[in-house]
Amino acid sequence: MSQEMQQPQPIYLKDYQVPAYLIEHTDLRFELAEEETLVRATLQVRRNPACTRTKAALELHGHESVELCRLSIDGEILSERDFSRDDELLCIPAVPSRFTLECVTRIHPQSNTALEGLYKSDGMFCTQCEAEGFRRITFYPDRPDVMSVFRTTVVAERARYPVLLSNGNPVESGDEDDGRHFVTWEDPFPKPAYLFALVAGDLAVLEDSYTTASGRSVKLQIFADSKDLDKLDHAMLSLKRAMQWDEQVYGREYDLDIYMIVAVDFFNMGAMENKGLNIFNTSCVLASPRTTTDAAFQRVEGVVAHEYFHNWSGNRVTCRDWFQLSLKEGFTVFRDSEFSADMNSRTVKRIEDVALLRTAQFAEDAGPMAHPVRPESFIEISNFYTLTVYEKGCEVVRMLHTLLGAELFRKGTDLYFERHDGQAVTTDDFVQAMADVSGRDLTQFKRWYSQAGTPRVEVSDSWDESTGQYRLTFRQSCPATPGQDKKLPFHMPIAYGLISASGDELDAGVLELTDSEQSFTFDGLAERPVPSLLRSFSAPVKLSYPYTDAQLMHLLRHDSDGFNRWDAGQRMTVGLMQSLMVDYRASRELAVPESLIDTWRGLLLDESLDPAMVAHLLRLPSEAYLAELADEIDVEAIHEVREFMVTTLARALQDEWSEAYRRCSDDQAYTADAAACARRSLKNLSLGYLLATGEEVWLALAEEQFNTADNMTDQQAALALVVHSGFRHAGERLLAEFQAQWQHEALVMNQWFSIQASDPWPGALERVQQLQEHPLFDARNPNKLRSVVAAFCAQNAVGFHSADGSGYAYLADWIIQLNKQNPQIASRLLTPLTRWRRYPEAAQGLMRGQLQRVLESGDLSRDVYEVVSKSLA
Ligand code: B3K
Ligand code: ZN
Repeated sequence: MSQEMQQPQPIYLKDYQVPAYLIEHTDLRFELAEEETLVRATLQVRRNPACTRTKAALELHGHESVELCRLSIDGEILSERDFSRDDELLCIPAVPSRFTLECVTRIHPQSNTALEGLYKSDGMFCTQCEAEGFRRITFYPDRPDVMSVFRTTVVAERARYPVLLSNGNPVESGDEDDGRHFVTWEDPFPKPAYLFALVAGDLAVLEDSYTTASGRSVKLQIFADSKDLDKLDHAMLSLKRAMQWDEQVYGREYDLDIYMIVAVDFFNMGAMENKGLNIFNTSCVLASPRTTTDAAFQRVEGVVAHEYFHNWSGNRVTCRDWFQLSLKEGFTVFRDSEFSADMNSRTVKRIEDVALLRTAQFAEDAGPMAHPVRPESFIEISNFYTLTVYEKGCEVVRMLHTLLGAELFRKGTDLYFERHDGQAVTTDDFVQAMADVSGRDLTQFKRWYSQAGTPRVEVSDSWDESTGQYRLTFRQSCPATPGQDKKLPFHMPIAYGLISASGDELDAGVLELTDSEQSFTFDGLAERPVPSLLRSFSAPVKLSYPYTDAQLMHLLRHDSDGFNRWDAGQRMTVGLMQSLMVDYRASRELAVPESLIDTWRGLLLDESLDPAMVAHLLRLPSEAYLAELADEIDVEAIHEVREFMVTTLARALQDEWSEAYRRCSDDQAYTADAAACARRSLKNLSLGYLLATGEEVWLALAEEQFNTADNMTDQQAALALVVHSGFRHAGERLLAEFQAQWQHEALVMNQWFSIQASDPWPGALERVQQLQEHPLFDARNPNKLRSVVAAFCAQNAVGFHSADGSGYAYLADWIIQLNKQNPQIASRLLTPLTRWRRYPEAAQGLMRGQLQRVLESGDLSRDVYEVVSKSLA
């Protein structure tokens, strides 16, 4: 066999076929034991009347690690001649049109390091089946369009595993022989296998209840290790808020009698929406003021809500195939981001979401893995849980919301849920519901699902003094992406405002762009306005307009759109930093204009502004964002210019930073409300600038904050700022103290790892290698890999891109090690190397060389193979 033929092959959306068989009922019995687990699956199978292939074989997915013990049809045991099996599929050629299939398999959760299917996290059993993990448990049509009613019995030793959970409601329990016990669960709602879940362990529980709008009482339970029982209140509160919000905003009620969340330490991503039994990475559910930062509190709130919202957008209405992933993910991210906006500050939430989109999703859209929101093909679906599917997918739903308005959008979601309840559908079905309620033609809009790449929109304007007519002209284009050279124009909403010299809003609304070039005129204006464009970031595009600094300053002061006020500030600073980078490369002296310093001074002293907004305005654009904007990424220039800006602004405004710090420090005990979080964010930003002056007095202030803080936000901010500052000895001292204080809190120690791994000071790689020797580092735990390896490779540009290529070789070593152990994590960690085309030639060669080394290391998982081969193509 040639090398070529052995490589994993892509599958295509265009090849979709309806399933030949449906599973009406799935009955599972798990016997969990220390050496192995036995699974008996009894399936009620029938031919799918919608399938025209009447002679089709029954195809069951099954991972190579699953040992088949017995297979029978209607009680008749099948011999090996009756079916065929390769490393992905088991095929039974001749089956009746309706029958009972029984299948007994043996699996080994203890040695499952991929953390997919059934595995062990510390002492407990848990599952992760999305996207294709169920096939690691038993033979089954593991595809989302096969929806079945599940009944699950879990049997295990009572002493070790007192808690036995699965989807739905518990219907029976009791003792078996040998100290084992069992619990049977029934989930009345048909679901695909990817939503199956099982948990067995010795867990503590926080209980509460929620009464739905129609008056049903739902039991709420959050399970965790007993030492973490005191960190579950915030998740519980968030869950109840999410349940209420979904009733109020979408008219959606919860449907089972019980809703459970389980916190586990070993988890490949954030959390999973299994029906009635969510499984969460501890990092997305545990929270307490002493151990958790404000940012992490908000993440818990957002993720708890996200998984809850999936109960309708994902579970009751699910995806027909995995190409439709954004149907549930884009929509659910939109739902959770609106929820967070309603619970906290809408403008701040929008700024944070857009910052992520513009840095990371735009970079993905410009890289070798660029794909449409609804991809056309994939080799490994796990590689498509991307920022494009999630975050850009959310923006696409947001644009529908903007185009239709809140009321019609709600009518559209009502129709969608009602029309497709219990079905597995497509993104076309979602858009169709929106088209049906609004009477609008959304055919062109659907290009957002099929065309990859970030559109560019260039805007120019003209003003006719004699007629008072103002004209805006838009030109849109979209760069080529892999497999898509030419793009057609998008249908995009451009929210705008026109602002007068005195700061009044002369006009505002939403323009709909559909052509590659299009003009809009505004009549009867008394003066030439300053345009505020793409308000609230109304479309995921790169918009340019030749703003002068004076115009940006005007928007910063007067725009009624908070997001655009922030963006005007960003545009101003980015412009300055880009010109400083040119100066830096030409070895010219760097300088920050007095006008910018004055503006910042004004913002810092203006007590009428929301401190969270001031903090966002005065936080310089990240190195990652500056890199995304560059034609060719000069890591050193970006870092040095940013450092120069920080130091200059720190020194020039030292008194004002000190005053802002004082103003935002309160002596009252910690609270987590929005106003207190806002004050902490400006206070800690100010502390960072004060430390950047290099003066000892501010080090003393930071140490005092570190020692006296009653919450993790303040303590961790002080630690990170000192560690990343020039006060190296003090940094080491604080790290040691922090470790002594928090060594028993895994999540806090993850932050301790990550602060060090992202420290750009020389010697980063050696420090990271030392961290890997730390007794708390565990290469099987994805959270630890993220805190050390990903923090270094993705958040420490200076260290990772060291000119000798050692950072690249370090990452490639990890990929080769993790390729078999945990392919999903390996492939995710690869991202920084895939961006090699964006760097200068010398770096390109070194990065490509390491990708080549990974490719040649042999026996690659589909996950790693897909990313490496596409990156080198
Ligand atoms: N649906 C899961 C993601 C599953 C990822 C599988 N590799 C979490 C979420 O988006 O809610
Ligand atoms: Zn999701």
